[in-house]
Amino acid sequence: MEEIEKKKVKIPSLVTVKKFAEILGLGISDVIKELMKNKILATINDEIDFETAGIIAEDLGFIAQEDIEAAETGAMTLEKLDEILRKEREASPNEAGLKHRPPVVTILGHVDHGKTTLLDAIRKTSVVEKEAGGITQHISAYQVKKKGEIITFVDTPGHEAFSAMRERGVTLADIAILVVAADDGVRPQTEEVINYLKEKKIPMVVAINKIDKPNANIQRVKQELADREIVIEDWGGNVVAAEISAKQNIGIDELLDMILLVAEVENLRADFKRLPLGVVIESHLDPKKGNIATVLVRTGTLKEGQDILAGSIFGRVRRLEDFKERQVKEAGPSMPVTVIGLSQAPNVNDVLQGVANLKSAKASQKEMRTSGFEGVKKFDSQQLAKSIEDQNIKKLNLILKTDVQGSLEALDQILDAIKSDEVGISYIRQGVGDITETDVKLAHTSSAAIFGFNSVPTTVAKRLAEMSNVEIKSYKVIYELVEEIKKRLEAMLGEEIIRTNLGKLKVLAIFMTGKKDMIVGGKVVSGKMRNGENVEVMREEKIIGRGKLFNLQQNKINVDEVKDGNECGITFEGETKIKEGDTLICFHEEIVKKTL
Ligand SMILES: Nc1nc2c(ncn2[C@@H]2O[C@H](COP(=O)(O)OP(=O)(O)OP(=O)(O)O)[C@@H](O)[C@H]2O)c(=O)[nH]1
Ligand SMILES: [Mg+2]
Repeated sequence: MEEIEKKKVKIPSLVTVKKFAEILGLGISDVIKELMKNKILATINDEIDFETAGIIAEDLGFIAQEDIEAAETGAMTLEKLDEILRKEREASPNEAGLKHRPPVVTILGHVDHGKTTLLDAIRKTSVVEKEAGGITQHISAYQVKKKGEIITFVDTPGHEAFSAMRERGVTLADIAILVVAADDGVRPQTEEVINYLKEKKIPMVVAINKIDKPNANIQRVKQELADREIVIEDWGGNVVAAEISAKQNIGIDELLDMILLVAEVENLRADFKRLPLGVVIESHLDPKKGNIATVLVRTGTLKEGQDILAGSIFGRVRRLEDFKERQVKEAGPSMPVTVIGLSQAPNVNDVLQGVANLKSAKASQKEMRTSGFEGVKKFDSQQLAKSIEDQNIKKLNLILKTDVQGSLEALDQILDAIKSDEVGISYIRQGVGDITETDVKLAHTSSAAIFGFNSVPTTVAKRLAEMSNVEIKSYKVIYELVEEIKKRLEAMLGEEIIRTNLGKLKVLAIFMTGKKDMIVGGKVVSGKMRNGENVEVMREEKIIGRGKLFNLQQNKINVDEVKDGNECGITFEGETKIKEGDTLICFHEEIVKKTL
């Protein structure tokens, strides 16, 4: 019998039902029917993910393949890139091929000290007003022209949650602007940033901001900086500082002049003609444009049509856009650019490199993989110990989806910092992009909740979640998401008893001994006795029993409390037989819910 050969189809990671039907060459209603057989209710414009589409395609007699071209190892590392940049910087001024390049200036500082407002003032935009929760939650890069010179600015978040992004901002910087609000002074994230800058030896310009505020205290800021070995010029040091108001546009020109001066001293140059090297500062899957990476080109020139490798992901530049989303044909050193055409969203901090010959680059990676050069999992005893320990922990099952890699990294870091011996998070899945029906199915089978940060469910996923009772929560502000997860973890914690010692009583006389109670008299020797509280009986420094205290009387009158130095009578309720000379310890116990 003649065997019918199955047709191979390539399906994108996320595809509309319409497009999917086109790929298969089938009618839309046939595809929808097949989806329904699999309990997926989707209409023509709904998107489904590859995991669903792949199953449907196979059911319909196709061989499905996800439309990605990914390898597993990367070639260029950040360290190697640093080394190349250093060489370019240190090369003799006449070295052939090297040309002046714009400085990359990273704006850093504590939350709300005015970094984004400063950039708005420089660029005459109003980004700040559009930020969710009034804080910056992404790293972003822009270019402006000043006195004929182009400057690249990188804005970073100041909220403590984003230390990884700040650190990344520092690694990109040729020069840093340290923003310190004059009404607030040096704060924890100011200090964190100072440490990064010192470690990486990045030259800095200090911007003392908000000088328009009535409670601004510029001298205090300078003092606090001097305490951390950042001595401003007019205090006899070598750090330049501008006193500015980002909001009222005061001192901005002076600040920019200072930056241009520092840049001149730095003598930044690059080889514009070499194969491009850049750093991925953000990446995500755009529903319209596909996989997108925001890249800061460090050296060389990235051009349309160029074969590229980012981390381990291959592709070809299909389209380049500048930070204003205008199409550009090429991007030279220090230019932030959006790269469209990668087969997957790369990781932040991956180096994007131009490759001369995609075929041979792929082949050499394949070789590395098959020869076991990388990716060999080593046995890790610590890891094992941890996983055994983890088994006693109550787990919150979670699927976490974010808009971009940077947020996933930030969230991972913050949530990882929540430490408890009793509870923890078990990630069923973490990823970038929309919440899809596969996420919902996974959540359903593993009793997980789905949390999205700037990520919302597709229509199909939403419907499926409603049918299968899966919870989806989407957030726009990172710490609101973190708070909710903390709340849930805390709800899983047990209770604990908090004991407060109130005082001690020396027993002087026994007045009556009953079956379950005794009336005794004594003197409060420390603290106080309180009616209705717990008591422990102590004899010769040992606790021998426990009971309750009632009918507290001072001078035969019932009272609530008797203080140190006074005599009193009590009814002790308990099994222990008290003797003269015993000490009764009165204490309060409270059962409280544990917190993280
Ligand atoms: N009075 C006054 N207010 C300012 C000035 N600069 C910024 N602000 C205000 O300070 C608040 C925080 O400003 P942002 O620019 O969002 O601060 P940020 O440093 O970017 O904050 P994060 O990115 O979240 O760390 C906003 O309400 C601004 O309007 C200034 O020079 N004077
Ligand atoms: Mg900001």
